[in-house]
Amino acid sequence: MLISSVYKNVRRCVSTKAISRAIDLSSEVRSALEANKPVVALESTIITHGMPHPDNLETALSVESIIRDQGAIPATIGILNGRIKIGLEHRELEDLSKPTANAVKTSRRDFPYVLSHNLNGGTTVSGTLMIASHVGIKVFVTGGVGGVHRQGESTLDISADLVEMGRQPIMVVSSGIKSILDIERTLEYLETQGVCVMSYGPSKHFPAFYCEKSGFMAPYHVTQPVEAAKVLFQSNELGLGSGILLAVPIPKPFSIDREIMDTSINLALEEADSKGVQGKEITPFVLERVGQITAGKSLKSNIALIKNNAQVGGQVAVEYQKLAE
Ligand code: PSU
Ligand code: MN
Repeated sequence: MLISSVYKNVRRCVSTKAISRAIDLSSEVRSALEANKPVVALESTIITHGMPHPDNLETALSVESIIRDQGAIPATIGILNGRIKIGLEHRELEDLSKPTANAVKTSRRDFPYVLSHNLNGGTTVSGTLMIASHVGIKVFVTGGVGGVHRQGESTLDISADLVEMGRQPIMVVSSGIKSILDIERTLEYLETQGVCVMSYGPSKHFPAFYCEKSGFMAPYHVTQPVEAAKVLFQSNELGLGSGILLAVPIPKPFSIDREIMDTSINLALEEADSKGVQGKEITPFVLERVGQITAGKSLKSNIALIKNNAQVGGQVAVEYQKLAE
């Protein structure tokens, strides 16, 4: 039998019956997966740690509805009382979005503790990819991914997101990483992990989250959802097992000047350092402080870029499903 036909079978037969006992799949997402409809996974750290309440809930709900508008089914992934939820219901999203949820920022390494202690958790890019892959979801949308921090070569602060993108055969649609991270080393590290990186749209520039351009070029470039979907399809045909990063620049009207942004982020980082903020707390701290320093401008940009990514991701998922049939 040809290898490609073996993978075709694997692709079609992701069994929702054989999923882990730690996971609850919403009935909508279950039916969509069983009927081979396009499904888009969404993370929840952006809700629990990435934005203030109630903007976090409003954004999460509008991102879901944008994905529906493209003809795909959204599956927001998170943890409630130690249960992993794929396809959080409206009420569950409300609960998780409140500060009183006390959610733990959950990447791969945090799952055993969070689940065994019946805690709530916002799943990061890495945590969400791991769970999405378990049920065969092929497209994931977020705002920004983690990266290699500056001085990462000595601190070893390299986001688990990068390793997980190398492990899961999923297309990650995001606006790249913040320019305060070491973009050059992040791109190198993604290459080491076998992640195919492509910019999306008219420009070959790798975007830097709040800024349209990072000053670095993406190795590849696609201009249409169907073109992106074909790359994902080929990756699966080959059974590569590693992911693809589709880097979508922030819409122009919301792009913030890189120097202005870097000044704000640097200020936030200096504060983090003097307050002793470390490890997984750094990203949420910086996002919150930058929001205050820019008087809300960064939050507006963050919301605009994730909505745009949801549109692109929804379209890619729809195109991919046509190819996979
Ligand atoms: N970057 C953002 N907003 C976010 C995150 C990253 O602009 O909300 C979140 C994502 O959930 C990502 C995580 O997976 O932070 C990365 O955390 P760390 O840098 O600690 O690996
Ligand atoms: Mn880190």
